[in-house]
Amino acid sequence: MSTGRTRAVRLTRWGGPPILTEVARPTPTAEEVLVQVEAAGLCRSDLHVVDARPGDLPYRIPFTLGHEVAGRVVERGPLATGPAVGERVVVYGPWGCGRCARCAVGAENYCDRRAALDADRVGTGAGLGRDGGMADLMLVPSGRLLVPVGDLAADRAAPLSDAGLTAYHAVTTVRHAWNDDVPDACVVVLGIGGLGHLAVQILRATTTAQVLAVDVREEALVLADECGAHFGTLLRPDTAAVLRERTGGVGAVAVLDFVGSSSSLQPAVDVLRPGGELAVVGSGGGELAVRKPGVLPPGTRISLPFWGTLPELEEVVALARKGVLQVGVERFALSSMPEAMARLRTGDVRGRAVLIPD
Ligand code: FEH
Ligand code: ZN
Ligand code: ZN
Repeated sequence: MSTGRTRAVRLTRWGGPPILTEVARPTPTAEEVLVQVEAAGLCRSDLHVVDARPGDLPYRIPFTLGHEVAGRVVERGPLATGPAVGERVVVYGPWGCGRCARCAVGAENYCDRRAALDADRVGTGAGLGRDGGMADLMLVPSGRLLVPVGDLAADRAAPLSDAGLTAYHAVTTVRHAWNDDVPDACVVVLGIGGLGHLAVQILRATTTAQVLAVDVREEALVLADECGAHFGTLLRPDTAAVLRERTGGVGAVAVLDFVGSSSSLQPAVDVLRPGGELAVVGSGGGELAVRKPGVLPPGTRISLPFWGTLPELEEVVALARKGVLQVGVERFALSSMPEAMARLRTGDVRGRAVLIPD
């Protein structure tokens, strides 16, 4: 790589294909930090961005894609803090204002100024309206957004910053629905894909709940079993009854829906215990009628968790460094980005697709 030029996957027009092209090498100023990218994960949200039409998203083009990034610090601005040059890191992807009450505690995913930032079209974060890490180099606004990963392999570390963090935040969001001295508390995980398979592992690693997995594919139930699920069943018209029986008739204390479609939300509410928790993580566009009286069990709490917090990313990395979290990945060279995107679009990727600068 010449000193003055480097490569990046750029979105240059709405509805157009992402292009791997040459860009000027970024130079960090003030508190910015330059990271040499070692791995950048692909996410279905990247497809939503690529497919967006003018005005759909509060972003300005062009920008570099990639919001699930691991690499090594190679240069820091004069006011930079955090990991030193040479440290290997993952990048916390939701970039808020950095000053409000939520950002002050690392919950930039729920920045209080999000509406104002969107109105100014400054973007949601790395690779989401701001230059991300599908590139050789990535400029990060501040060292506060970097979490050291030690000797974790980059292709396993990158997915922790989005898939892993989102799954972990979803578990944390519902975690108060039971405590560990409640025997046989059951938690249902709907959708055992890039996020769901990690949620199964996180539940097994951090709680004593019985984990019940649901998916439409047999191979996903095999993966759920490998990740430690106590029970798995295919999504069918009687799935709620099958799950309820497995709970001994009392229902689930919590359901994590990583699909979020009407066909997943219905069994989700049908299997919930009174006072249970439903976290809708998947963006499947399904709808639920929230009405009293209505179909929801009394005391139901519904959340729409988004990504996760910086402290939670540190916890996810710690789990992975202990060997407790195993991320399934499929590696692609950065130059093979079009193939990786196509395979993601057709659902033909086992685990998480990760781009490696070649
Ligand atoms: C990012 C931006 C907007 C919606 C959803 C997402 C997720 O991929 C973040 O995990
Ligand atoms: Zn994502
Ligand atoms: Zn903020």
